[in-house]
Amino acid sequence: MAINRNFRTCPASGLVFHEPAEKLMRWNAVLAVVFLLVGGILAIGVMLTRWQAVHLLEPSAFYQVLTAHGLNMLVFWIIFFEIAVLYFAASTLLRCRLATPGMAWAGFWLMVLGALMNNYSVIRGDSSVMFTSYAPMGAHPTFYLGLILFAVGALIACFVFFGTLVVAKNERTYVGSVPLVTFGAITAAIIAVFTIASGAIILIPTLLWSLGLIEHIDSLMYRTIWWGFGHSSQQINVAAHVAVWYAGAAIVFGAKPMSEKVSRGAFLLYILFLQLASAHHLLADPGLTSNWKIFNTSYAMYLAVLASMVHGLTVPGSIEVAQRLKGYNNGLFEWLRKAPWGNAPFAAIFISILGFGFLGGISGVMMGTEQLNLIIHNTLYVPGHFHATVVLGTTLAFMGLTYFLIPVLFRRKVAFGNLATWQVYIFGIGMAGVSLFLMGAGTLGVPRRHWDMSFAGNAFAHEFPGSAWLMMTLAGICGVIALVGGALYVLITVWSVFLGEKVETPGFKRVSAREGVGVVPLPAPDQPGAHAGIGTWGMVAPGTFVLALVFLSSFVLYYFVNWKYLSTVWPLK
Ligand code: HEM
Ligand SMILES: [Cu+2]
Repeated sequence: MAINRNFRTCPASGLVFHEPAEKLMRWNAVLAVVFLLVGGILAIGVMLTRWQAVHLLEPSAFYQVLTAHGLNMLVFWIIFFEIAVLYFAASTLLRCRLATPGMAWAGFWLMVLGALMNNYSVIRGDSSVMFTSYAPMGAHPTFYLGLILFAVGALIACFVFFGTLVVAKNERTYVGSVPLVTFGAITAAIIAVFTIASGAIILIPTLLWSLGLIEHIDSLMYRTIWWGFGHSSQQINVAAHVAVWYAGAAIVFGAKPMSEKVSRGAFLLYILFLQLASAHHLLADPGLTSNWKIFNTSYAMYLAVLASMVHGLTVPGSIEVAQRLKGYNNGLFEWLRKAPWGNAPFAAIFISILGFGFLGGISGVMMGTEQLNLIIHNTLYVPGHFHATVVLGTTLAFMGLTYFLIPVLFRRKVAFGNLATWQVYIFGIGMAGVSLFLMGAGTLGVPRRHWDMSFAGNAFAHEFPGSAWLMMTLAGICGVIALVGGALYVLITVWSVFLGEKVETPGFKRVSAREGVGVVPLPAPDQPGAHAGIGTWGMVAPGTFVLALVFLSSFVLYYFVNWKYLSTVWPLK
């Protein structure tokens, strides 16, 4: 069997691309952007309906559009992009041919088919069951079948990724251990296998139920297993975007991780502890004991949170060290003031870290506490929280990576000059506003997934305070800003990839097996004393330390405020 060994080296980045792998990365990335566009158009309907003064859609259209928005964004956009990242982290970073490209294409087409089928079921109008599709709410069989086919496709992609690691090992394309970014991608792929297995365990019986072959699906059982899938898939996103943070710090600054061991250990914590944390979605469910809930969401979950805090500290820390070594060594924050704020990938990653940590992280720990959860359960606080994690955190990090990949992978210049940087700020600031104001409205009790906060014509009326209406107006305005930012991203990427100025680089060359394409160079270990003379207070990254203290104080303060608030919700007299 002839093995295709066509490789090219990107002269600007030195990265090595294998021809079939490159094609797969491109197609997965392009499909991702297509689904982001679809999800973004649907977001217009969602946002402009929840903005009560506009109240765009009729109830049935609203729930239909909301279902499709969640799925196209959180499943199809993010996972297509992640598959591109997996192939990049294996084939490109390890300078290795992709294992079984044919299988990878089969996986790709299954994902395409599944995504189309699932969208078809929602368009039909009888599958507006929301992203979570809680039984006994039922959808058309194509809803579940579409998701299952998509998941099988993604599983195949994970195995192609693992196979590529084996190829790299056998063909000795790297020495020592794999690079940290690849390690992060391995974490994501391992979690993905667990996630997809949980998805199969719940979605296959639900499909049979929707076909009339099974009579009954227990709703608590459904929720428990579904969240093994729903929550874990968020941890794939976190592992993937953290890998992108490390990649970004290396690309933009040449930064080295502060401690490879600590970072790898933190990735390991994700694998060990994230599944337990899915219990935080069941905090208001009957039938589970408080002991079970508190153990799983506090003691165990904090270990996964700890891992994110480690990454959130070491990525800026490594950037600080790299900047100080370049001479920006004055005071606490010169390294940050003189950071390349006009560089789109840097700006995206920086906002991603801040948004994910401050908005997503702190609110996540608050709402994951059993007692506090009841203040915000099923309110708009929940979408506020996860737009900080999956949009500011994951989506924005992927947007930043795109601007790096357009010249390197698609060999085109990023179109429209500085607009990419503006795009990052517009989207980042708009989405931060959406998250904050949805959380604000949720704190005041405004429900999520509800068509009409005025409850017009309902038997049981409820009046929200004027401040809740104001929150929704502000969320709506910020939503429009974020939508403009999202549209600019699609415009810039599509224009650059299909119409942009070509970057002339050498094409693919056949490389014989014996010749090889070279071995991934190990990052040279730091010489003793390499960091001498940088930093203050005996620390190499004192600025990051101060930022971490600011984070910790906000965390403690916010947590305390919510306990105080809880005590007023239910006065004991
Ligand atoms: C400009 C962009 C966006 C805007 C304005 C927006 C707005 C919203 C709003 C207001 C809701 C809550 C509706 C409600 O519960 O009543 C919502 C739900 C949701 N959004 Fe977004 N969103 C945007 C982008 C994204 C992205 C990029 C993702 C994922 C990566 C995402 C994932 C979701 C999910 C999963 C839901 C929940 C659906 C459900 O409850 O079943 N959104 N969005
Ligand atoms: Cu979760």
